[in-house]
Amino acid sequence: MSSSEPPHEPPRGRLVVVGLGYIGLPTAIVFAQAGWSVLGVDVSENIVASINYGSLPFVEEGLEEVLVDVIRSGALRASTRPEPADVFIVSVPTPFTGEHAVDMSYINAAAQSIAPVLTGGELVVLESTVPPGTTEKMAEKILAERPDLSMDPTHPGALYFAHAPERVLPGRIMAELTTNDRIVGGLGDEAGARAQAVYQSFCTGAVSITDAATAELAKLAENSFRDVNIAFANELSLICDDLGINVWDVIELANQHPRVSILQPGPGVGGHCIAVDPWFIVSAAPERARLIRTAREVNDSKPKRVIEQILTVADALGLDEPTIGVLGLAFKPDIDDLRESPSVDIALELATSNPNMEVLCVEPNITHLPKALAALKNARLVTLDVAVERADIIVLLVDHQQFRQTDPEIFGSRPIIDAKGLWRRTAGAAS
Ligand code: SAJ
Repeated sequence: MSSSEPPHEPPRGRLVVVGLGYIGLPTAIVFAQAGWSVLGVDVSENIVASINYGSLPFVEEGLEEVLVDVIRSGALRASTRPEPADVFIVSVPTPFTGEHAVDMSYINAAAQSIAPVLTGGELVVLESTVPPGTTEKMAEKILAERPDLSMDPTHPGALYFAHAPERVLPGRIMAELTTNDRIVGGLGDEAGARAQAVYQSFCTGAVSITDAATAELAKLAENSFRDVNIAFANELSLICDDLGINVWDVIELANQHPRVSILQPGPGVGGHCIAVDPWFIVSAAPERARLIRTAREVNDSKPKRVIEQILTVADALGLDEPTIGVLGLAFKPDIDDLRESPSVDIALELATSNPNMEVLCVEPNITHLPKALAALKNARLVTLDVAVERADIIVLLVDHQQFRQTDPEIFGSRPIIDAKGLWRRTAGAAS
């Protein structure tokens, strides 16, 4: 591993980013800002049209202004088809299949789309989070499409492949994308060195070089570390519930220890990263990854526990047709991302399990309910005011700014199930 200076001045040239989602689009923007001529590619015509218009297809603090700048200057264009370039960055979804193995279909489609425009000499970087060995599989896929090219650096049609996992936190993407340290893992030394130089063109953090498989596992290890630590907090919350002890007090007090830093329990772990990536380690080493698997199971069990709490409160109130105010659907505060969100699962389960229950969802960052919820007659997207007026039971699932600024006194004597411990110091708010 080395984080030495780049072998030469960081290059600027033509760069294609395949996949314009939460990571691909900000990445395309920062490369454009750094002087590259960037083409962003996405299969969705709507996303491409929206980006070319300078309109951000999702909520992310500080991103739209810079998008408008790079579109206006012509440094970034979007299209549904790749064009020849010096560098290709693949940033497509990597969900898992039913058995928790990686679904390679998006990577394979990206490989197939760029293979025809390669001429030799290009660097192809996989940014998507993947199990060890996947960058090599992508390279094999591309070379199978283009047998005239090679990974041998002495070949006239040499291609260079690397993995460059991202580390940005949704909600802080623009700040973290340029300043976080990064890892690049090459398939071969030359590929690693080229990838390092490319990322150093915009990244002010250190860019360490390793091999592709090590970079792939390091990324998975980061997110699994966080998942295991959140699982510890969630398990503690389940233990505290059984013992009748306030988990937030326990954590606050335990964290006074200089070497203890327990994370926060909640309704479960969502998003497309932490709830997914540990499974790639489990599928790569099923016999060994016992702690990592158990952490996933603990975190995945939390939504069920919140539902049990809601139904217990409804029963205690003698309500057969309760109206539940569900506060927050996103997978974490102050974003509109509903992927793998435990809050969506909770709202769905409540509404489908009892057609006589009304589920009033308050999510200030979206304008429409996700399809599965919208299809249900007893689920509605409402404002906080409506929930305040109508709900029998309040369930706080995401600590969005709007809720942080809300005094729970407005709910009067109605029961509050506060899965985030936001209003725990207020009388009447159950943890
Ligand atoms: N959560 C808790 N308790 C906590 C912290 C988080 O329940 O104390 C929950 C959140 O509510 C959310 C989930 O965990 O549902 C994940 O949120 P997060 O903020 O921990 O992480 P992500 O998924 O937004 O971003 C993670 C980050 N990884 C790490 O912190 C190791 C980010 O740096 C990665 O770039 C990102 O995954 C990714 O794309 O892989």
